[in-house]
Amino acid sequence: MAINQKVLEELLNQYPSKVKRNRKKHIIIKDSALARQEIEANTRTIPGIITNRGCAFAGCKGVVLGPLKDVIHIVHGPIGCAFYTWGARRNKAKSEDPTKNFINYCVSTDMQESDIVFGGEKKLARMIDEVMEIFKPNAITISATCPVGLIGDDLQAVAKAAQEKHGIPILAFNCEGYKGVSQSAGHHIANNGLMEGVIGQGDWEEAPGKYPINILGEYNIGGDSWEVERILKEIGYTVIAVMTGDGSYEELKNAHVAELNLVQCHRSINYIADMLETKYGTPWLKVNFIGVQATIDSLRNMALYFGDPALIQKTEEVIARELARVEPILGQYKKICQGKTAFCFVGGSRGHHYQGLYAELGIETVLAGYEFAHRDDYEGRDVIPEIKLDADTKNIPDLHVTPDERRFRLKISPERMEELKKKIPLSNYKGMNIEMKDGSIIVDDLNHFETEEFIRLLKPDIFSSGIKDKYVVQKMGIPSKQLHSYDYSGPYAGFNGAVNFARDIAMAFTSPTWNFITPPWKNEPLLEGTIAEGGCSEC
Ligand code: CFM
Repeated sequence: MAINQKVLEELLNQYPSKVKRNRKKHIIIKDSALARQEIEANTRTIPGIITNRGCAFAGCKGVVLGPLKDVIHIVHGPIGCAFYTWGARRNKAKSEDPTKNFINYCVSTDMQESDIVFGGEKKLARMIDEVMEIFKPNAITISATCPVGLIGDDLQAVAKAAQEKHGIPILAFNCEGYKGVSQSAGHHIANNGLMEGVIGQGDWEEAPGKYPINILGEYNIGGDSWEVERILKEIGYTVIAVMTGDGSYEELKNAHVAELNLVQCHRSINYIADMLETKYGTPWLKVNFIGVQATIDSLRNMALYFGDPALIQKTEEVIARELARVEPILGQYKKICQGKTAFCFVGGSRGHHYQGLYAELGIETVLAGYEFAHRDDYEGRDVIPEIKLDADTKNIPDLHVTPDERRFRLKISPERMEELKKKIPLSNYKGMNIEMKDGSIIVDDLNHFETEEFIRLLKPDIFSSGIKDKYVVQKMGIPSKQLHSYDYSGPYAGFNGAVNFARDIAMAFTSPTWNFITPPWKNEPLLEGTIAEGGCSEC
């Protein structure tokens, strides 16, 4: 059944009126006949509602900083925050120098009651000494958890003193969990810190190869960035730094030499993309390496940016060869998937990115949304000037960046920039909503009550989200694909990733497991009525 405003209203009527007023602003039914459809996003979740969101600490340490492999990431706080963010996000990393890959470690000051009462700065300083003795990393980050902000430990001072003592970069992040409404605040804090303390610290003045690029907002979940890099390197690109999947301090410090920054996840890293443009004159290109067509479009847009005929030709050769290889396999899986429907609800980018891949398999996305993205991720960056900054957003100061006196260089002329902007998403992102079909549902910060309600109404064939709602949904008889962790599978990016995804989704549909589960609505009658005695009710 399709959902219209009346059905949506009935769903929302189950809430207390104040909650209804709030949630109504976070849900839209796509209607392209309307001049614009505004959605509320990046605002506080109502207490009591079961949300899938995380906290600012998770966004800073867990998402953006954590994947840097040659860095020790100290979690300053009670042990729980470190333990429960340890190893759960599948940001893979490998290193030529095994002594500089700390990705599997969990390092925490394990604050006890006495540290909370008397302060934890000394313990933190001792921990840094210990880290230097044991690991000898290329850099150290310190991420604050909630109690640290409450007791007022001066992380910046501890980091500064330790940096002078040990002679390596030691960066402190005041990313206490409560600093924002979700992990999104933590992304911003991490972006600011990396921009201030890492990017540009290297001494390279020139890139070491042709077509130098950075890949921003790619975290190598399940090996995604390895597949993306495989394709890009074959075409002839020089990947300077990946931010931050399988990334390192050593690469990141020279990221300023790139001629183009690719942005995969706009939400988590658009701040750095913008700041690099201001500081070094390097534009960014919105890419999407999830799905065959999206990958092809991204590769063609990149080639167009550099404008070199040899690069364009090589791009087409690689595309043709990869297509010939993967299309027949995808065709087989498509036979199983064709005509089905999906929910696609992920954190801040994937709710959009996976829709194209689903469509290639013949699966229509009937509901999509983000946990913590901002209005620009839904409606496109044109709305940024009109986004109202609330107290939560103002918590995270924008870093004031100016052109680097020595290194700023416009990578392309303003005229060419304008010309290219008409053809490719250069320093722009049009958001998710524009690509969704009329009648589909867009939900911000989908909660568990609404998940169940929308499932009852739309009965999707597959639900894609994360660990927090996966099993509830599977108990309703609907296969669930985690699009955060990929359920221990992957990569899902690029050409090989599309094949892996198609295989996993087809497997989910064909598993005999679902025959053993009776969805709740299968026990309920489809129609309800009463049988009148002695004739029909009209008599
Ligand atoms: Fe970006 Fe991400 Fe995402 Fe994200 Fe995340 Fe993630 Fe995500 Mo989970 S950085 S916004 S904070 S693409 S961890 S790799 S899957 S919610 S949609």
